[in-house]
Amino acid sequence: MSLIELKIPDVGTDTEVEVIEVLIQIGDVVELEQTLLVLETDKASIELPATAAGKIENIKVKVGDKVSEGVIVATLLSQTNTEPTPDIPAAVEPEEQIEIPAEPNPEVKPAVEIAPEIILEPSNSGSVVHASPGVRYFARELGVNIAQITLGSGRKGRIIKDDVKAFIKSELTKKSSETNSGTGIPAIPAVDFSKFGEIKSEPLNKIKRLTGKNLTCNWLNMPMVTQHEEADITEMEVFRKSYNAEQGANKELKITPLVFIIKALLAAMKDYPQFNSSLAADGNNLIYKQYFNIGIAVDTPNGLVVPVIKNADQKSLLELNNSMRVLSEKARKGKLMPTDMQGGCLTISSLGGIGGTAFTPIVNAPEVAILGVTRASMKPIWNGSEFIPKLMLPLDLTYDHRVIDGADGVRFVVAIAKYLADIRRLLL
Ligand code: CAO
Repeated sequence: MSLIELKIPDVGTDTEVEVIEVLIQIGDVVELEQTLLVLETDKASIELPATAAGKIENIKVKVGDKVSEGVIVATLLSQTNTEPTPDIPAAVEPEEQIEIPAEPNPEVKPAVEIAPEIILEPSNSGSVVHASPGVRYFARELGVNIAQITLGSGRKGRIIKDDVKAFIKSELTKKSSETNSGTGIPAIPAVDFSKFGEIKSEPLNKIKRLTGKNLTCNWLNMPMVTQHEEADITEMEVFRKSYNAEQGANKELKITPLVFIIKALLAAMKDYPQFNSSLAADGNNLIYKQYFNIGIAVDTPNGLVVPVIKNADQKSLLELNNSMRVLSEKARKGKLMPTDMQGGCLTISSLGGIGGTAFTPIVNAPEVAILGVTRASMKPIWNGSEFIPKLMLPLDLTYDHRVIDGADGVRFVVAIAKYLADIRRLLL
């Protein structure tokens, strides 16, 4: 055991330097190179490392003292009889430019490894941040950008470790009060509507709450693009109406445009198999489905549900019509089983019976696209020499842009429109 005097080394200045932080107390056990003091010159902050390991017996300086080379700052009781390491350079934190101590001893690690890399970080207000390398290191380890701490509680506004801790604490508190659902997105502020007039509050039913959750999840997780197109269904409607007229009063046998749209969608999915796929959960693989199940969004008194027509590609127009009728009736009576709503490959959301000219449906993930349909209307279409009245059906295809490129998106919806424009193609 030996008593070692820890002294101010040559810190590269002839004038006295000021002690601005004392980081040890009597009785502390310090390690070799541990920062003991922070000194400040006109141009730089200097961390003074311990030149030996041991227990601090005495401290001879205090904050505000002016010291110069050779001044004893502390005495230390070393466990070994070795002499103090003479060459550990003080870690210099320059305030105007980075200075690496001249010719550092290659055998000896700098007191704080990151000291030479330290760049002065301007604070939010544009002024220079005052913090020792040790504190900067501490902040970095915890992922804190020290420039965000506007004022330190150390001398002359210096940032100390406690400031970093307080900053983290306040950020965490702020985050939990500013965000909801863990998305990092600010919550919509609560408003007391009764301040503005009479109100009535009703709880959302289970379907609405579930749909809302799923739609939010899909909206936030998927980069979606909606492509619009119009299909000329003039001839298709002539056929459909004459077919329905043949059925007389038998409503069950009547068909709506939707069955043709399902058929056209299936044909396009066979042409473009990427539309019958799902991204694997890890986002690295595309799973191509070899079956064709089509989800149909159904508007019910309790909210939106999506029953699935299984193996739709194996069904005739009339069979599709029947499946749709059965499923939508079940949906409206609230009698769908979970299995009725599982296994969809693509979904159709048809608002054509209600109206609308276009909309941007949200993909029913993990499907990669959804086809929206609104009301067909007569339009003058230029045939090269004259305008011809045509019944045009608006189609709105929303797709997952991680899986579907824009060009394929438009090819797909154009293919659907082509099949609808000439339904004989569906037989090919
Ligand atoms: N253009 C013009 N007329 C249309 C049409 C269109 N695109 N689509 C349907 N029609 C007509 C039908 O032909 C029918 O008229 P007729 O009896 O004279 O033939 C009438 O509108 C009513 O059709 P419908 O809506 O009852 O039947 P459908 O097969 O077209 O749709 C269903 C069935 C279950 C999809 C529909 O009833 C429904 O619930 N749609 C709402 C879906 C929804 O809410 N989507 C929003 C989800 S958010 O993305």
